[in-house]
Amino acid sequence: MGLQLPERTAPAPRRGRRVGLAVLLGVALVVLAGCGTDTELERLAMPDPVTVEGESTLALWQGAWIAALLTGGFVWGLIFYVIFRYRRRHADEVPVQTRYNLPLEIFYTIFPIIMVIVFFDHTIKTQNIVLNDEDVPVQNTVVVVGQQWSWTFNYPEAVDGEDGQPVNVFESGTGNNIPKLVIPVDTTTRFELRSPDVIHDFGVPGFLIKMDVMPGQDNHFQVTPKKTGTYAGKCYELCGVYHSRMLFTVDVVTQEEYEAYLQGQYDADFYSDDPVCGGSFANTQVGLDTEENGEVCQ
Ligand SMILES: [Cu+2]
Repeated sequence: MGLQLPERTAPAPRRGRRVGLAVLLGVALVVLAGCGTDTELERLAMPDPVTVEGESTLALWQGAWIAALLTGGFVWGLIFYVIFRYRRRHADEVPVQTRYNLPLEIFYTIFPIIMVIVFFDHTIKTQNIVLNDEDVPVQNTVVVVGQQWSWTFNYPEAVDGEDGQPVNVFESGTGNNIPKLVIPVDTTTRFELRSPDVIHDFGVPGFLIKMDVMPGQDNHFQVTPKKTGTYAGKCYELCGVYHSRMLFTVDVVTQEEYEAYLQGQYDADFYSDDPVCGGSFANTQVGLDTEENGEVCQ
């Protein structure tokens, strides 16, 4: 004689509904949070974009999270609904045995492919905005050199030298001296990235962009800062023993302050005809030829 289990009825769908509601509420919160850009919650943990280009990156980040969470919410909702709605109610009960469901299988094959295509499309569009250097007039150029293990920032043809010819001014850091990059606000500055030794990666969290600095490959991108301030930057590519010392600060200043800074570097004798390819430290690395480095940097 089998044990007769009491029949359980009402609470199950209600609990399922409650879980579904909680999932929905969570997703709705994130969607609502993703609508603004003022707080860290609204930016979904992204830094506040300092540049015009960074706004597009942030929009892509928020959009991708909202799309992913809507999909996640839908899937979680279905999972929990099925767990509660179709759970076993009797010891001797055999659930409905479904071997396949063609429309459903077609749906969950096609839909992720469509999602990937949409994500890819938005990524390419954002990339074209962020890296667009054809329609955006570049007003200022900085040659950024990543060297083991610091940075050199060159400002080509920044000030007029004694003979009236424009000269390059620079600031070169070392492991013990964190260098400062200075750029003007509301101006499009292009960073020309050069490396005399190994692959580094130039990035500023506030700009929402980073890019590899590779020997033999001339990478570049540009930013248009929209507010003044001091921001932190660093190397994002493990480049050797003292990689962690490759820090720098970025000062976004007014045009007048920028010109005063360039003149100050010239007055302090930090100038040369051509961009400097790293500090003296870089040229003493084993296997590096100074003359060859010069060519890499042009
Ligand atoms: Cu590095």
